[in-house]
Amino acid sequence: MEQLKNYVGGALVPSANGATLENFNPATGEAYSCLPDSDEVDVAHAVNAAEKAFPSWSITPAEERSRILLHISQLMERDLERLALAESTDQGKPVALARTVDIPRAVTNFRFFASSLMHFASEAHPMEQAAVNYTLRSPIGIAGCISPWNLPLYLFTWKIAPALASGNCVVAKPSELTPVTAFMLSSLCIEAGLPPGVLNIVHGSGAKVGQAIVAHPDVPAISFTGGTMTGRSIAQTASPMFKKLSLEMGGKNPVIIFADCNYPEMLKTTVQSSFSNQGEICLCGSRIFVERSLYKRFKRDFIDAAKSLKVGDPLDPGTNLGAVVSEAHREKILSYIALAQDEGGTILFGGRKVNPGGRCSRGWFVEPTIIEGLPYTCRTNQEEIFGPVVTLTPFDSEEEVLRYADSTQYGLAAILWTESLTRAHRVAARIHSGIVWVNCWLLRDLRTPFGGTKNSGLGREGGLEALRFFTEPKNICIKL
Ligand code: TXE
Repeated sequence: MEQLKNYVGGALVPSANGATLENFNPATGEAYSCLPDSDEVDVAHAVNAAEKAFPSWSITPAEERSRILLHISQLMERDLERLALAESTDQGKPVALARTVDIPRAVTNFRFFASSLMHFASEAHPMEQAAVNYTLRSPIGIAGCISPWNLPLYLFTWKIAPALASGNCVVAKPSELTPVTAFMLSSLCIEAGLPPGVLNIVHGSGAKVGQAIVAHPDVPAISFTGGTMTGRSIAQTASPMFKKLSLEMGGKNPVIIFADCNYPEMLKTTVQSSFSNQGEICLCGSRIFVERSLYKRFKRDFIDAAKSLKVGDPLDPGTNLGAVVSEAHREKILSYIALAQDEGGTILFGGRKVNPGGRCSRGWFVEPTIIEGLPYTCRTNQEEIFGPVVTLTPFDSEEEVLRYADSTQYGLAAILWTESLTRAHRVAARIHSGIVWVNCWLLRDLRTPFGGTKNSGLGREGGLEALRFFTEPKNICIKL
């Protein structure tokens, strides 16, 4: 069984206490590797390594930082197939998805910030004859980056790349459910010549390693993606320490479909926004609102489309939905499907475990599930399920559907389908979320601010927002 290692001070090492956790393959339900069960001692070692590396890394010329980040990006691209297979095996997603979405985006994350750091500038404010002001944006020191299991390398690199690009050192923790590609990234960083201690990856549980990173007095900024409950716990530790906080958390995103939409495009994309990555993307649209005149036609065609989705072995090229990430998560999803029925919902399609047979007969699979007949206020329509489960609800007016859309404690993304330009602007402006996609989904420009409102997030990632999060502005005023 492969023994994954921490990456501390430029070396691949076990946890100080030698303890390990089992790592499971969601498609087979079997343990297939071990990761360090690290604790605060390992985090302390990582912070020490980062502190030693920071003085030189923070003054490394931008061109050199850019070259190293670009080299890491190129090495991930070189190993794309290996990384995609590892990601699929570790998370349960179809290997085709890992190959076309997860790993290419990880490559792009490093390449994007390798380039944007070269254009990261700040501003000056002349006071005519009196003085001149200029703003320095300096690296904050050591950034704590904590990422989830749904898009492991994609989200891990989305935090690490801008932190390194802006001259910081990093202590990072991937999810203990999906540690493998982060471990592979460690070796690529060594190969790329990233100086020891600039990036440190400590594997282990959130309660021990995550909490130790958040509580460490020498880690002044925390960038987290994961559940809202965990984000709240992190904020309770970090806020009294006046740490900078970036929290990307849950979502319960509305899909609003008007009768005048481009129907074929909407239907194809809505199947993706409902079930891609087994619905384990915080940007998935899990509440689908359809203008009443279109509802019957959409319901019929959407169910037919769901019927044609293949749930099965993630390594099978024909698979559309792989395994969900853990047995506990499968049970959570199934419990919400049962709740939906208790709340009066009708299951139009799906709702059951799937046994694909063969090597996957003990894996954790769930059917794409479509439910109708629920009030917009019920728990099924208010709480994040984070699985291949969507609800359908008809609406008659913009006012009504905006009330439904904004009724939850979340405000991450919304998806809007209409061919009316004025309606698109009007409705998009009124929805309370950080992102609104009109006639598309998951179309991403990394320069844009990324994040949510309410219980979906605090702060924004992406482009300049990320580089500014990882730097401290200082205004210097020189009398003339
Ligand atoms: O995330 P957690 P989980 C949602 C989704 C899911 C729920 C919980 O609804 O069912 O969150 O998922 C680390 N201090 N999303 O349990 O626990 C943890 O080790 C510091 C949406 O996987 O939030 C992991 O590395 N760190 C989300 C990371 O936090 C802690 C994607 C995320 O774990 C910690 C994933 C602590 N006290 C889940 N406890 C999205 N927005 O995409 C845990 N961690």
